[in-house]
Amino acid sequence: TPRIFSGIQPSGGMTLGNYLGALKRFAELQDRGQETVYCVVDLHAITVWQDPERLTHQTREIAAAFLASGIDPKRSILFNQSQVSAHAELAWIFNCVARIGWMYRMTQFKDKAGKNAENSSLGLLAYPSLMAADILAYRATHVPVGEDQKQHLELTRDIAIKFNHDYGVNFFPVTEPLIEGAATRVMSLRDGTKKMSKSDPSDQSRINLTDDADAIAQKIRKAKTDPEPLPDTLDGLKDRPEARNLVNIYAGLAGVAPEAVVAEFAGAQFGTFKPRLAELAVEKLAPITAEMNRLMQDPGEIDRILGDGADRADAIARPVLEDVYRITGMVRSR
Ligand code: AQP
Repeated sequence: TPRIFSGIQPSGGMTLGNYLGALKRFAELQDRGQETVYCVVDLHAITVWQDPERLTHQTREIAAAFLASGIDPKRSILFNQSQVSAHAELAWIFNCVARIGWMYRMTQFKDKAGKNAENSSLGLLAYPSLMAADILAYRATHVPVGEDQKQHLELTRDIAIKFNHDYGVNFFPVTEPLIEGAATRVMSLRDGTKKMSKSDPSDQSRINLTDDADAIAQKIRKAKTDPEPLPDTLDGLKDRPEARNLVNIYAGLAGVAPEAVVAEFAGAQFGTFKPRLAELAVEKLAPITAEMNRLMQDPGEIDRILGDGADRADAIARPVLEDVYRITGMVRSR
């Protein structure tokens, strides 16, 4: 039976990219009645330095964003990664299955390590191995993610295939990515060739789920564009990454195809389009922001939800890990 797993790092506040590329889709999959397991991946976050107090706060805030986006902790399993030790344990096994060369080829590693790769954490290099463990500890069949995670998911498949092959078993499923919708790659508001990211130094580059209506409107007004009006077909946006990005964001928020957006706004100037986009963004995001703020008033309740989710996650992952230990020949005598 299909089982869906996905995670989000508490490495900063949530962006519109995380919302459209991940959270919104997570809720849709849950509402379709799928078995859904969602995780705040705190162990992943510390692959780059995180201030401990901030990490705690951000973990709760991301959990609040899941809940505010429609994740129901009764229908989905929602927890934070470090509370289910099977993730770290399985990651070790996968560190011994995966090859170092596979890790060096990851574009996210190259981007984040920059010129000084020798000085980045070993965890940053091994990140995809922990991600494979997150997914395969649940023997998840489908993983909804944004476009940027495609390469890591291919590596998860490679690890599953190599594990099955090395041990002569058919144990792990070969996971399918679910990359769908108009906004699988939301770009920076300042540079249409860079993805919108919570760790971009410029706050103007992104819309945060904690931004108020004025901040959202101001960021969209200032977003980089070109002087041309909107074309009447998507083809006309080919070499206009910033314009294309705003159209995709509109489509993602409105839940329509980008084709429908250009059809509606054909010939419009950005002076007309941007205020409409800002209005739509505020309409869709303000209720989420308000609900996040309400939930953050009671951190104890968020922690309780995460703890309950962790118990239910552990009940699935622990037996999978025990099978893995047996397959690999570890003595289990207690
Ligand atoms: N710009 C984006 N457009 C669409 N989807 C996106 N995602 C992230 N950015 C975009 C999706 O959000 C999920 C969670 O991502 P993550 O927090 O685990 O890591 P990330 O992809 O590295 O996100 P950020 O915001 O760029 O964080 P930092 O700056 O810390 O690296 C994933 O499904 C991702 O595809």
